[in-house]
Amino acid sequence: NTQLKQQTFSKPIVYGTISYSLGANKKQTEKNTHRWCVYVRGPNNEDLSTFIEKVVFVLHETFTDHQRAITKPPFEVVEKGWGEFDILIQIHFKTHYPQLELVHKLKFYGAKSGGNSQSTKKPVVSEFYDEIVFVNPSVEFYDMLKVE
Ligand code: SLL
Repeated sequence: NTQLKQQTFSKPIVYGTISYSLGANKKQTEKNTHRWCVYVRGPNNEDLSTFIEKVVFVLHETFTDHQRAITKPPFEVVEKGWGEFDILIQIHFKTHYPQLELVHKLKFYGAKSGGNSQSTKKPVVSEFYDEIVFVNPSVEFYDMLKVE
């Protein structure tokens, strides 16, 4: 069904990263300093797979298989690493609605005044709320978006 619904429809999402310093538990030979997770989720953990087909997280080229396609919830990648970088998040929708691309900066260090952030065990969260606005989706896609 390619007929369009003359309407806009918006869906709230939350995306971001959470990172933890490996701190003193790190082995001498281990070059990774942090464990981290990048994710896309519903603000109240709604199931986004009703309208999202997959989320591709494009990591820094220093990671093996740096393009990670996640085809079911939770849409997230957990990794260990040694540096911050920009993560490209591609959201592919069900039906042929054009994909959406977001760029999110992986964050290891919090805005702590003084002190060495490496020594704290507090996780660092960098998270954004956004609304995806679908303009004139197909009738078929509109029916998927309507699902709570
Ligand atoms: C930097 N521009 O130089 C950044 C790049 C890349 C981080 C950071 C790889 C981990 C692994 C990793 O953490 N790369 O080898 O699996 O700081």
